[in-house]
Amino acid sequence: MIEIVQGDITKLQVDAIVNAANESLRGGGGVDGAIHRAAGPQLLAECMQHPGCPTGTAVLTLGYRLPARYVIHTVGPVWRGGSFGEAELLRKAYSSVFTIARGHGAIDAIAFPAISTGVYGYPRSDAAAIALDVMRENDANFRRIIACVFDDGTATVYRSILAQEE
Ligand code: AR6
Repeated sequence: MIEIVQGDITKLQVDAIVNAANESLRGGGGVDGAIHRAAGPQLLAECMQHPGCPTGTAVLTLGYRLPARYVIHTVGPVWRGGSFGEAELLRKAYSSVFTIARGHGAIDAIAFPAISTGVYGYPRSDAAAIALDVMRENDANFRRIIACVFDDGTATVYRSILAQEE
């Protein structure tokens, strides 16, 4: 069952929230900034132990002051017009998170932001179709999969895709 929740992902009581990070894993703006602010400085300290996170891959850390026990950081592609493998890389970012979460054993409820659709400029309906497709592929393995949408436009896009599937 895929749920759409509109609001701030840092407030969600789930086992893991997903961060739309950048390859340096040194923090940034958008949801990345919000997660680091809410988790506190220990999150950056743990991230600094990683050499980085190439686009399409993912890294697990603790959540520190977040209600979520873990953060899975992934990096979506920067939108460059669509002919630079962006769709494959976005799919890979979502899939890499699920691979880590499935292998972990204690992650049964997980929430994702709309990766790449902010600063990285990915068209949100194309990104939403990929996000929901990979979520559906993994649905049977989790108690809760939450698509956490922030703005009204993204919420509308996600809801209309899910409604078409029903
Ligand atoms: N909770 C849920 N969603 C949020 C929140 C929040 N607190 N804040 C923003 N969003 P973006 P990207 C939504 O730009 O496009 C960072 O600087 C936002 O409205 O955060 O993958 C990183 O360090 C949008 O729908 O991520 C990278 O450098 C979605 O989250 C770069 O931005 C993603 O927007 C990554 O860019």
